Amino acid sequence: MPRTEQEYRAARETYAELGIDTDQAIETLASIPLSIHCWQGDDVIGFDGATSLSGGILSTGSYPGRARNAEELRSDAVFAFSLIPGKKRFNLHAMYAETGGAKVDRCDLEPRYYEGWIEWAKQQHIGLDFNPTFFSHPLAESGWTLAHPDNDIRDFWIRHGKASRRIAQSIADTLKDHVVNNLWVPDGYKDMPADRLGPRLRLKESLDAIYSEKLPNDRVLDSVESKLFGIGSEAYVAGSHEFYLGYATQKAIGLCYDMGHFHPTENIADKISSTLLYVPYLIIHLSRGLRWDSDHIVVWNDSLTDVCREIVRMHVWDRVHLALDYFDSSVNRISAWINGARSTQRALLYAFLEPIEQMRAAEEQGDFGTRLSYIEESSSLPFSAVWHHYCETENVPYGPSWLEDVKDYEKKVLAKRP
Ligand code: RNT
Ligand code: ZN
Repeated sequence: MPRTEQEYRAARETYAELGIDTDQAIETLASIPLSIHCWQGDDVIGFDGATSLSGGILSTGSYPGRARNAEELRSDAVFAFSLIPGKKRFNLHAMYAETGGAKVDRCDLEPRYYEGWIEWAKQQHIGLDFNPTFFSHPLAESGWTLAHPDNDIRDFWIRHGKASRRIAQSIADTLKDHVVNNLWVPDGYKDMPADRLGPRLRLKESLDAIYSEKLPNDRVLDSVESKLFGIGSEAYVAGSHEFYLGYATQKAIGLCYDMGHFHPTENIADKISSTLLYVPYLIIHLSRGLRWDSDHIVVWNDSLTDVCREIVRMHVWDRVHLALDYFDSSVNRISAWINGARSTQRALLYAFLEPIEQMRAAEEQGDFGTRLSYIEESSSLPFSAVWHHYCETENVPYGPSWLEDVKDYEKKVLAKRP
């Protein structure tokens, strides 16, 4: 019997003694989709002619090998998928339209420009998600889009928002699957505003216009994403947390929590149970805030564990859509995808293997010392043997040997891109 199998059997017994079914944990984990963001592969540049990123977000670094077109992005992603366990989706932004060289402005985008992606998704047996792109565009230069004081500019972006919902609908209908259509706008001020209300009124009106169009079925999962601040919008962001919490509740649409969009000591894990009482579903943008940056590569840290714990303990993985969101151009971009995705999977598995029944029982009896002891003791249970087994059942390497594959791909493919 291979060593990993022996180790797994022993681990399974250890967990069984605590009433934890490792086989069941693995089976459930393998069915929870993770939406992998296309934009890590090309530094959030897209295909519509932008040369740099705007909107208060920044991808820094100049590691070679950025994907320059759809073919490269797709093959890089397929390669990354081969080293990530679990069920995958792919998250597109409107600016990744394939227009065959034609200049099509954001307000005129149509489903046909995403056929390449849809065909590819079919081949890969994965679902797609979508995002309108309200940045990296001449009409977003000022940092304002849906809350812009100018009617014409606002109208342009409303048309883009509407077009994106139709595209999401068409993708959903073709793939016969749901599509998360997540909206984020950068709109904000660098310094102290005189009027905090005006931009929010305009943003609300624009959103109302976008969502006024009734879609034919409920396959499109609309969601709105808040932010505390961005680069150049340090003082004020129109789409704040309170703004969108109210909006999503009122409209009964989804709310997107980006882990990097809150105060540094604020953990979104504590918000999930409250918000799910009022909104139909949540999107989590898995990210890592580091000082002033909200978009570092996801690693398995306490915030990630806490978010996964909440989802697993409440059994809400059908109502919480997990999506990676970060960008780093200073490392091999494929390793960035793989690290974030594998760490998310690790944290979810860890959450499934906690002695939660014992902790709940202790809590009910007011025995908080026992509750804490279970949390602490579970950190040295044979988690890694279960992780190894999970990776094997998913046909991906269980240890850092995937790095060799990535290095090989870098040499054969990425290094040849000028
Ligand atoms: C920006 C938001 C948003 C973007 C992507 C590219 O602060 O997090 O989700 O990262 O849309
Ligand atoms: Zn985000």
